[in-house]
Amino acid sequence: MASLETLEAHYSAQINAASDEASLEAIRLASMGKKGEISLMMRELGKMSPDDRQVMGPALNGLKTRITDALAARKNLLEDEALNARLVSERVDVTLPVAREPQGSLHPVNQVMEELAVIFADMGFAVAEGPDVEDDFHNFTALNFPEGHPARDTHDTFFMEAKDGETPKVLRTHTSPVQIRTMMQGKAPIRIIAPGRVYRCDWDQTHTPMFHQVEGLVIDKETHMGHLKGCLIDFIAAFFETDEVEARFRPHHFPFTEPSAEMDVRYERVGDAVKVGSGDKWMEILGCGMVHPNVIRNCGFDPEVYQGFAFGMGVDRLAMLKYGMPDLRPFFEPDQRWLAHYGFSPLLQASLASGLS
Ligand code: 2U9
Repeated sequence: MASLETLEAHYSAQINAASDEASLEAIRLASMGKKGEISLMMRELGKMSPDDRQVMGPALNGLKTRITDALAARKNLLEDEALNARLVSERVDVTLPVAREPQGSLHPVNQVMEELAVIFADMGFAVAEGPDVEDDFHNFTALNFPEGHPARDTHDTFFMEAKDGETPKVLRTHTSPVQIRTMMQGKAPIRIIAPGRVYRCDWDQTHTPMFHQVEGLVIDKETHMGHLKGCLIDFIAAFFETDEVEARFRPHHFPFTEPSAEMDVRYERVGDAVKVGSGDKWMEILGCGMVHPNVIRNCGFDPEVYQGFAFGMGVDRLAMLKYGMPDLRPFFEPDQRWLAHYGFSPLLQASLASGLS
């Protein structure tokens, strides 16, 4: 059996050479584990004469204590070294210049879309989306557009090239097919908004062939015009950030709603923007109505049980009114200066609590 001095020298050397915690644990087991060298020697004490035991016992205990202390000291040293290495590698040079401001900005249309989603989410509406290229059924027929309706004309609608024998697809002229698709999934109640791009053959100072719309749809039992009016007045108040909305609903006609109306709000101009709730002028802001029974039936619901209301408005126009942009054309031009002026910080989230914009 090796002498205690040799043993101690052997383990001390190993401990000093250990470079991680696993090696230290291996040394502890080899020396003082159940079958460790020192443990085995401890077991031999019982067979010794009392005189020998009196010498060997304290000597072995002392050795155990020194090895345990040496292991703990080496562990602390390794931990300190690791921490120091980390501190050096993660060192931050506080004298470096700060990160640059984000370069991009949110287009006003995207900003308004965000605001609409926040306002309607607060009223329990989910956001629904669908394809830009639609078929005739979802864009027209299901929505109660009669054959020969002017909207079905190539003069108003972009038709895709037809495949052999098939009815040509169209670029959707409104986001209404999204609501048709949602209704045809067969689950009610429904409370959705459908924001997105729409396309019409129109190109002049106030019309672009692609523009943005948001439509809303509620389908439930016992839904009536009172719900429609309350919902839309609350929406206008939230969007224009005022408590004083004065609205009037003028009768109108859409194939997909009956009765139908256009909603006007009292307003006055403040520069290029509008202030809603005061002034002596009225402005048409959106179209709306109770969903036509034919549309409800076309989507598989019984109009005697389910009713609903719907509304639609132009998002580009809402942005122009709220943020005072006098001209629609720059919306669709890649003009950095216009975006820098009218764009929004991508880091600021629209919220009803902290403000929409
Ligand atoms: C379903 C049922 C009914 C959507 C509606 C309007 C009224 C409307 C225009 C406003 C200006 C479009 O942006 S605009 O050109 N829209 O006035 N839209 S009700 O009605 C629906 C939609 C889907 C199933």
